[in-house]
Amino acid sequence: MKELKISKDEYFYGHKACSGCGGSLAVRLALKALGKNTFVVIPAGCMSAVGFIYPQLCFSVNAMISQFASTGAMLSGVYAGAKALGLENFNVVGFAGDGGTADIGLQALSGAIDRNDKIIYICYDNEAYMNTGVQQSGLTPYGARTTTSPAGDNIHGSANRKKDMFEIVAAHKIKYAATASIGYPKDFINKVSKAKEVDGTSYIHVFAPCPTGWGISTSETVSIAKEVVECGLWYLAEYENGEFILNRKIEEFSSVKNYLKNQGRFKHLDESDIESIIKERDEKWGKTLNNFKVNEDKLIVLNENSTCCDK
Ligand SMILES: Cc1ncc(C[n+]2csc(CCOP(=O)(O)OP(=O)(O)O)c2C)c(N)n1
Ligand code: SF4
Ligand SMILES: [Mg+2]
Repeated sequence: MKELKISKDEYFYGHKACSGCGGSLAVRLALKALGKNTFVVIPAGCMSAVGFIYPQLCFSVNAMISQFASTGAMLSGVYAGAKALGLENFNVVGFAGDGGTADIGLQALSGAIDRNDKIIYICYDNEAYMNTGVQQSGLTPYGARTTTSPAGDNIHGSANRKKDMFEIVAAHKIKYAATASIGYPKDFINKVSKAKEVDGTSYIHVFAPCPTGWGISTSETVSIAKEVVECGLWYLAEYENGEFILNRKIEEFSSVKNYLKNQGRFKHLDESDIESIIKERDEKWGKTLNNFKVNEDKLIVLNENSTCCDK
C-alpha cells in the first residue's frame, strides 16, 4: 500500500471563489505538493479573478497574472528569470482554465512544450469560460448548456465535442503529461509531485467542476468529479517515456444518465442525446483508452490510509 503525505501548509487561502469551486481546490492541492519555493502564473480567468483582489492577495507564494493567451510563454520567462538570478530548487507552475488552455493559450503552451523548460502547466477544466459568464470553450462537452450554446426546442446545448487536450499535448512528445480529477485528490497530488521531479515540461489536466456554471449544489463538486470518472466520461491517465498508462480501468461504468441529469447544464438532454454521448464514450474507450497500458498501482485513491502531514 502506498502512503501519501499531504502537507498541512496552505499556500492559497482566503480567496473569493464561489463555495464548492473545483478550480480553487485544484490550485490549493497542487501548491501543497509543490511547496513554498514555487512561482505561480495564472492567466485571466476565475482563479486570477478570485485570487488577486487587492489588498487581499491569496497566495503565500510568488504569484502573478499573465495575459489570457500567454501562460506558456510567461512560465518560460519566469523560469529563465529565476535561473538568471541564480536560484535553484524552485518550481514554476501555471494554472490556466480550459479556455485559456485549449483555445486562446494553445500556441503558447505548444511553444513552451517545445522549449522543454522545467515548468509545470496545469489546466483546471471547468468546461466553459466561467469568469466571463459561462461561455462555451473548446473543452465544453457535447450537450452542455452555456450562454453561447443555449438549450431550447431546436438546439440542445453545445453541438461541439470536447477536444482531446491530453492527447494533443502528448502528441508533442512532452516529458510527462497526466489527466486527473479533483474527485481523486490523492491521485492528483501524486501526479503534481511527480511533475515536480520531471527534468523538463510537464502538463496536468485536472477535471474541476464549477457549481455556479454547472447548476450543481456546492456540496456535490467532489462527488461529481468522481462520478465522471466512474461513468467513463473522464479518465485518469499518464503519458511518460512515450507510453500511455491508464490509472483506473473501469470494469463496469456507472450511469451516464445519472451523471448528466444531476447537473442543470444537461437537464434538457433527451434520450437520443444521452445515447449519442454514451456512443462517443464507448468509441473513445474502444479505440483509445482500452489500448493504454494499465497501471492502477499509481492510483493512490483506493486506499484512504494516508497521513496528513509531511513533518
Ligand atoms: C485576450 C483576452 N480575451 C478575452 C478576455 C476576457 N476573459 C477573461 S477571463 C475569460 C474566461 C476564461 O475562461 P477559462 O480560461 O476557461 O477560465 P475560467 O474563467 O473558466 O476559470 C475571458 C474570455 C481577456 N481577458 N483577454
Ligand atoms: S464561477 Fe465556477 S470556476 Fe469560477 S470561482 Fe465560481 S465555482 Fe469557481
Ligand atoms: Mg473554464
